[in-house]
Amino acid sequence: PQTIFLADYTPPAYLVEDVHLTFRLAPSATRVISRIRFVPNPDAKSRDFFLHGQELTLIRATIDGAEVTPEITEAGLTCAVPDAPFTWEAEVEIDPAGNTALEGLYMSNGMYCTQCEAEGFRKITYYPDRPDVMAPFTVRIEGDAPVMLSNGNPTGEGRGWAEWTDPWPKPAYLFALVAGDLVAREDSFVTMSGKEVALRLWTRRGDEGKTAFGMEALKKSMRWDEEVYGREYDLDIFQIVAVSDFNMGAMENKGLNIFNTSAVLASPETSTDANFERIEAIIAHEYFHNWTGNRITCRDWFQLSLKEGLTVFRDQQFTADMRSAAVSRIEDVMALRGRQFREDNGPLAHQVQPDSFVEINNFYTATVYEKGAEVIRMLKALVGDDDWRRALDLYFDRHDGQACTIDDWLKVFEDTTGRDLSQFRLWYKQAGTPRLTVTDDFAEGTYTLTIKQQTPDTPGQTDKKPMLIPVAVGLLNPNGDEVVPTRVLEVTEAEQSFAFEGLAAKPIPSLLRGFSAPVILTRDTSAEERAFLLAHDTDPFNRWEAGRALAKDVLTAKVTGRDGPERPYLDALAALLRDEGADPAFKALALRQPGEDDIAQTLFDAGHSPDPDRIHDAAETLKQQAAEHLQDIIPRLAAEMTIDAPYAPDAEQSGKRALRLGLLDLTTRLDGGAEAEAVHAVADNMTLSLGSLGCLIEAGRAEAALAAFHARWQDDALVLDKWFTTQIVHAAPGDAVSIAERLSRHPDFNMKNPNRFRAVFGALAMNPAGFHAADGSGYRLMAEWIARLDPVNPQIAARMTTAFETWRRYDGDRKQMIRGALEGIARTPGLSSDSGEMVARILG
Ligand code: B3K
Ligand code: ZN
Repeated sequence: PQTIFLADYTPPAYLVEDVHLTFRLAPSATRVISRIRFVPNPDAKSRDFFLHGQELTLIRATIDGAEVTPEITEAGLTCAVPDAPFTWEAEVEIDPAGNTALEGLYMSNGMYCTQCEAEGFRKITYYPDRPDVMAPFTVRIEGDAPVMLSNGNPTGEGRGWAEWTDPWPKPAYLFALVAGDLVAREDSFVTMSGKEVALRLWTRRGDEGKTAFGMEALKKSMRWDEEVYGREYDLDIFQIVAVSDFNMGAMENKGLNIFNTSAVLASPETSTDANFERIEAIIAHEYFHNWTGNRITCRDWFQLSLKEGLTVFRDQQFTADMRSAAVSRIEDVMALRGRQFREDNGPLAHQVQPDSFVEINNFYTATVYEKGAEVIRMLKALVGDDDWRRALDLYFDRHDGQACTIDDWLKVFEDTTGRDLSQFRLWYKQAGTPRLTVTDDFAEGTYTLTIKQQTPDTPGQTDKKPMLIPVAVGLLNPNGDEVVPTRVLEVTEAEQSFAFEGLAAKPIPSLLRGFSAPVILTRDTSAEERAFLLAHDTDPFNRWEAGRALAKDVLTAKVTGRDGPERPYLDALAALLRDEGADPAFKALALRQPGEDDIAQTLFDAGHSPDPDRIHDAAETLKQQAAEHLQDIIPRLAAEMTIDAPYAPDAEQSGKRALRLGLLDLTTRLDGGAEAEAVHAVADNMTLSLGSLGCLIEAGRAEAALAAFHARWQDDALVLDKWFTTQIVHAAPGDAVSIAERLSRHPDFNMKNPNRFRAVFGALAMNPAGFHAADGSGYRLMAEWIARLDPVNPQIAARMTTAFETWRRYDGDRKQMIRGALEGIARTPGLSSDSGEMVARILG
């Protein structure tokens, strides 16, 4: 496997003016006939003609009508070509039915579908499969499927064929084709300039009842992008197709988004509130790519965050507007810390803009996506809302139709604001989570904050430079009033002080409001001060953060055998739950304890080798203490959370259900699951049904409920996924591995389906004390299944290796067992370059 370097970028030798594809569909022998108009690229450094191609059987090729015999390698073909524009025609044969990697053209439940990003188009036909080659496509599909779709607008159909034309030049990674016996929910949308766009959401027969929510989300996204960014949709039709076998959440193919069923199909009976929220965000995300990704795309894959960081940021803004801004910010930060901080503080740490990769699919990471979005959030905070909007207008105006770089993006901001962003650019080039250490001082009415920054070494990167870090700060009076409203401090030095003058008393600082930068901030803070902020901070994120920090102090103290601030924590929690002004969703978030993996990382940072069992026990003990401490409040508050109105997945109702389930979790510690059983028996929506089932599993009385749940939902794959997952996630640590092992032999387990594989093995990784069982059984089971999956679906296998990315935190025995498990994967004959690269990086 070859390493690709950003520094080696060269422009394409030939550009493509126009592409014509004909597909003759047959499950094991599909023919693809391409007619491509090539023109020499005036900016090219060479005239070598190379087309990517993998797993293709070339039947014939011609140039300007004359037969040619190209030289074929594993990666593609070369051929002598004229030194002038020419027409290339080729016919290849491919095997969609045998394609279990789910990249290129493959079959899912009898339906043809594609996934081309990043480099799947080369498994469909010979082509310059690189994002800086953009062309309009016309696609003719021949076959007996009742529905046959591709990108763009429909331009013809007849018995056994359909034709689609996409007038917008696009890179091959945005190509899509779908064919099968599908049914559509139809709707329409009138754009800001009055054009009517047909909307279709396609599913296989039987799932059409689960498309209403997705369609509404699509229409909201279209309207929002017009209102907030002035971006209008640009084809006559926009389509979404739901597919059961899909490697990720969804894909933004031009005019024809393809979605994992789990990321689009929804109904109250089968989907949780969290599912609804995620679906709305993913539909928005893929739709927003039409401008940030498709109209303006990436020059090469090192620019991936150009489209992904920006589009994640846009979908986060959308969710904040549709729901509660405070709650969605807290959820985003929890996800960032849970996935990106974990990545950034281990052997897989990498830059938002990497310098090299072996397998680009391994770089669709939390760092490129979520840290990339944080970088954009900081940029917006630094330039302010007005310049942000002006810069975005300039970006769309200047770069429409181009394949761009992150530098092009930053240049737009420099040109708009006149600011030099070279220090800010380090956010793209320096890996690792910066550590901020804050101290303070008060004298003669002046309050001084001193901030030190340091970014730790990461693989292949040492001696980091100071970054430009926006730290939003507010100051509170001891009586709870805000004396200094939020101000953004621009930290640029390794150590820097900021003074606030004219204060009557020493204030209480509220630091890094709204989580204004993706950093780890430490400051010696007393439990009393944290409790004060939890009660009084006017910044909702920091209010939550104060409670979170307090809970972490309690848990880390328990694990290391010190006295912790239980009392202030539990009292503050009680006060918050009694506060009638506080939103139920906020209360639910505050009630949620920090995850066990988060505690493990915190302990490791403080110089301990974390013991997963002790962490689990500490979390259980704290939950028991909370249940007892809050028992007078719980019943009344839980009763207030009952909902009389018909189910709606909106912010208000889901906040109430979240709090109700948070309280039920505590009640289960007191009544052994009696109440959970009652809730489960009458639950008429998946949120309460699944939430109460989790409580029953933890109480050890779920056997009958699990059997009934399976019997009721055995024909619904997405609900069955939940059945698999919940048993493992909520299993007692000592049982998790044996349950996962047993479920991997269940007749409904199917490793070829990514959702089902993740439902078992992704779930095992989410039960840290179970996965890290001291006897190494979790490691062995995971490694065995990764090796087994690798030849079937290398992308998912490679992704699953991240279960091991935290191995350096643990004690010597565990380290040795994990190393053994990883080396076992590495020795697997024929291991994919996907998994090979991941294992090598994790081992370091
Ligand atoms: N762009 C796709 C992800 C493609 C992943 C390729 N391995 C979905 C998204 O980010 O919207
Ligand atoms: Zn995306």
